[in-house]
Amino acid sequence: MGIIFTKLWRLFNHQEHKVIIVGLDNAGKTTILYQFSMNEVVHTSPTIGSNVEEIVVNNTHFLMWDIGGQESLRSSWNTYYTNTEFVIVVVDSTDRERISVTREELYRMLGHEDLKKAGLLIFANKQDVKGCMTVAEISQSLQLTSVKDHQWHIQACCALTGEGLQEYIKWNSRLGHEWMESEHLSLQ
Ligand code: G3D
Ligand code: MG
Repeated sequence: MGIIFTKLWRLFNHQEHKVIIVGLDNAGKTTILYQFSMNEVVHTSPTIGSNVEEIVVNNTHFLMWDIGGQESLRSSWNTYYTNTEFVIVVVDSTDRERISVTREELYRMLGHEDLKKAGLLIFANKQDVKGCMTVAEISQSLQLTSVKDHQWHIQACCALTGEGLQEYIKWNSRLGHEWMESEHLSLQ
């Protein structure tokens, strides 16, 4: 489980990288991205596509769009898949009715040639809301155990407070430094 986060952290430290963030409308993507980008220099390019936002934090390009219910726009999303190293899927844990839509879109994406090597991180967002789906329920609804050809991890979070996100960012920050220090030492 730690490996995927180590990889994600490395994205923040090295060259240009590309992460796509998808989820149904209202899932919490914008809120999560805001948490990711705190204290960092952020460049936004709202004009990249009619419904695709690009946000650059350090050297990592985050491309974000809403999935589901936009059949006519799907063909254009494929053009953003090239060289994507991470796919982050944000799930609204209170939205039981539409979890199956997320599942369909998730498998459609994972089947795409250009995303063959991408890691998958699922944020089970809005965990602060009473009665929401648990990580176990979401894993089951998304049939995550059947995902064999991508590294994946599901993380409970609350984007409003940053809980679940910040813990991992901090944890990875520590890991990243240790990793960089050890690499630095080996160069001497
Ligand atoms: P999107 O970019 O995926 O469409 P947003 O989603 O980030 O715009 O969030 C949609 C709404 O959900 C926002 O409410 C936001 O405040 C809320 N939200 C996001 N994350 C959480 C969370 O962890 N818990 C709770 N309770 N709400 C959350 P508004 O009212 O501004 O539309
Ligand atoms: Mg948004």
